[in-house]
Amino acid sequence: PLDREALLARVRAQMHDKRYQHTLGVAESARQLALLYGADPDKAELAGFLHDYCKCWPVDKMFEILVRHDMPTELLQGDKELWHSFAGAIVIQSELGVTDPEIIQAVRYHTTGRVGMTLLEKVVCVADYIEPNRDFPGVGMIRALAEKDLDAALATALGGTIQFLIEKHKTVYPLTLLAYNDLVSRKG
Ligand code: DGI
Ligand code: FE
Ligand code: FE
Ligand code: FE
Repeated sequence: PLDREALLARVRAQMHDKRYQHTLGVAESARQLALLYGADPDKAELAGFLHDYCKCWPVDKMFEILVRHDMPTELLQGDKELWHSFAGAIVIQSELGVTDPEIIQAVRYHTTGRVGMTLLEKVVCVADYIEPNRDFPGVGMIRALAEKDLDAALATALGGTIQFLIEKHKTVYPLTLLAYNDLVSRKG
């Protein structure tokens, strides 16, 4: 496996500077959320650092990887915005030697969410929404919620994304809706 310096350099080389600043922000926010909610802060930081590894890759490169790994048609025909998380989960194994399944899953589901998300998956997904460089309508409320109720923060964040997609007449990936329902119905 790569040492910390080499890993930083490898991630940095995959993306433009603004995306790298976001990456550092997610790593830091994920560490803080992990400390707050009792997840492993080192794993959270690393998963946050790796989560957008493929975000700036050409779509055909991601597509090829996803096809080679037999990803579902639903994903291949879905919004290309979803590809970087599923491709990232594959590539951090092959290119960086990451083997920790918790970290791999946190990268895989950071965009869509899923039913029955682990604490680490929730931490990374919420960190992606609230890291300090983020500025979208409603981010302040999600940041405040994230300090007291991680599930509520995640449900609000995913709900906002679903609303945004509907307003733009974009498809909503089924897993995102299922993840949203799961978080809301668990609360009772
Ligand atoms: O990679 P980031 O920009 O940091 O954030 P992300 O991985 O959460 O990607 C969010 C983008 O994905 C956002 O523009 C919305 C888009 N997207 C498209 N379809 C879906 C979707 N996001 C979710 N959660 N579910 C979808 O079905
Ligand atoms: Fe992402
Ligand atoms: Fe980019
Ligand atoms: Fe991100």
